[in-house]
Formats: sequence, structure tokens, C-alpha cells
Amino acid sequence: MDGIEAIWMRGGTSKGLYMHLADLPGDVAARDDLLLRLMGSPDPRQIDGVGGADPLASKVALLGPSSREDADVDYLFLQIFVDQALVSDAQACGNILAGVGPAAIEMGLVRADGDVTEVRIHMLNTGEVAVARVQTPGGVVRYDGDAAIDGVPGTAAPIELMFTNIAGSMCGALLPSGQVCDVVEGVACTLIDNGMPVVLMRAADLGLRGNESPAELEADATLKERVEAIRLAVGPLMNLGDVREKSVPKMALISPAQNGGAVNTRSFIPHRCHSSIGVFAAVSVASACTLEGSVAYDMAVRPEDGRYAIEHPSGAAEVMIRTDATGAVTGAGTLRTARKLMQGRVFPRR
Ligand code: NQM
Repeated sequence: MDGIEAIWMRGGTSKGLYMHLADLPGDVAARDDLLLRLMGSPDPRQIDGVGGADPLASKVALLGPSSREDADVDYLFLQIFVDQALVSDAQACGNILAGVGPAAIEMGLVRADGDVTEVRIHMLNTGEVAVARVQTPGGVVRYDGDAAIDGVPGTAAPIELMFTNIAGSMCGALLPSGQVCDVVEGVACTLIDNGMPVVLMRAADLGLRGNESPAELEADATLKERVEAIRLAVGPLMNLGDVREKSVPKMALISPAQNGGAVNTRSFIPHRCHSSIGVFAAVSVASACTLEGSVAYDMAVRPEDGRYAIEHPSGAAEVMIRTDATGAVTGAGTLRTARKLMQGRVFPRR
């Protein structure tokens, strides 16, 4: 085999391989086997593949012509587990989504249109459409610019992302258990899905300050066991079934904001601790901050302009939350950046 055409792209605070859906086998088992061999999984170091030995750098975006009329491109996100032979389509990824607009233009799936090209992205994982605004002066994707996002050094061209109708993306309802707060394994939890299934728990309820480093949290075997026990228990409550081999729900420890934001977070995705926070995870956390009775409501600072700074280990992610007259969340948006790192052909392990 001569390898497969691919772009290796940073999307937000993640990195992944962007490829044509049509270049991969249609059979899911064959496709997943190929992706594991491209990334070098299962292996904690992914030494014989292009994966970055971190769940945030072991991601794949498969792109194709849109299968619905109101979108420009189809996007299937796949999480390639690092140390297990698992590939999961059971979640979306808003960081990798940031690279989809640029990649779709580079791959010839979408034509640049003026200085800013609006790309409507059909997210196959959840069935919803996201709108990305990509800088394309002179018909060419521009990567450099003045926008900064926490968790990525330097600046780059801004990519605005807007979402609507993402409530219940994987769980069927914003609050899949029907309650704004459940007690699971003795811990108060808010089970929510506004683009990403997330379990919010107060850090203090688990004996934590909430500002521990990801390394400290990952080293705490007792905590990890407790968090995993809660995760396995809430799977059926969130309509996700047995989540033992799934990358959702994400587990977010929350505490009062420490740097002027809305709330502070540390998230397990679901076993490794995120160095920042996922995009849709941040949208789900911000949405929980608006719900009276949630574990976040009392500690959250709700900004009048709807721009929620969700604090995380490397700064904060800003999420715009739109609400209707009743206060119900109707849409969300965020600003990300992306950068093409390499383009060429990628070769799987035999
Ligand atoms: O929540 C990591 C990431 C993500 C997902 C993860 C994401 C999102 O930071 O939309 O972006 O939660 O596994 O790329």
C-alpha cells in the first residue's frame, strides 16, 4: 500500500489526522484496525505510529461531501485510544472540529469564498450542524493571526464556531436522568449533555481543592477509582449503557472560579486528566451553570453578556451561551484556532 493522503492538523488544544472518508475502508472493523495501525495503538508511547501518546493527540477526523443539503461537509470524529485497541465514535470533538473548516478547504471539499469562508459542518457523531468561520483572504486558508487560546502558545487566525440544537447530542436529552442533580455513589452529580455527555461533581465533595494539577490528580489512584465507579454507574442513567469501553461521559470536577471566570474545572476524559478542557465539555459545563439546582449553580458566576470563561488547568476557555426569554439555552459558540502541521501520506504499521 502506498499510504493514505492526510493532513496532520492542530485543532484547538488537540491534534489529529484529517483524511477523506472515501479513502478508508467502509467496513467499520477494517477501518478501525487501519486507524489503530496508523496511530500506533495500542501502545502507551504509540512509538510505531503517528499518534502523540496522549488522548488529545490521538484523534482522527474523516471528511466527505455533505450528506445533507444544509451543510457543506460531513465530519466523523474518531477517538483512537492510546493504550487499548479501541476506536470510539461515541463522542463529538469541538477542538478537532476547529480544524475541519481549514482541512475541508485544503482537501478540495469546500471552496473558499471571500475573505472569510463560512463552512457548515455536518457532525456525523451527533447529527447536528456546526458553523465555522475560516479566514481565507485571496481564496487561501490563513493560519497566522492575532487570536490566542489558552493551552496553545502564541497566536493564530481566529476560527469562530457556532452550535445550535446540541442539547442531548448523545444522551437524547439535556438532562438525561430527568433531574438537575443526582446522588451517585454518595456524590452529588449533575448529568448533562449539551454537545458532550458530562458529569459535574464538586471538587470539595471529593476532598479536593479543585486547583490540583492534572499530574497530581492522575497520580491519585483512590480518586480515579472513585470517579470511574461513578462513571460506570451513570452510564445507563445517561442512556449511554455500559461505558466501560467508551470515552464518554467526561468527568468534570468543579470549584469556584479562581481567576475571574464563571467556574473552575478539572476534567477526566475519561481516564486521563485534560490539560485544558474539551470545547463541547466546556459548553456543557457552562450550560449547567445556568440551571438552578445543578451542582454548579450556587458557585458559578453568570456573566450578563453570556460569555462564560470556563477555567481549566492552563487558563480558561470562553464559551458564548445564548438563552431565550425563559433562560433556556438555545445556542452556544466559541473561538478556536487551528494550524496545518504537515500534509502528505501516512503509512500504517503492517
Ligand atoms: O469536548 C477531549 C478535546 C476533547 C474533546 C476529550 C473536545 C470537546 O479537547 O468538544 O474538544 O474530551 O476527549 O479535544
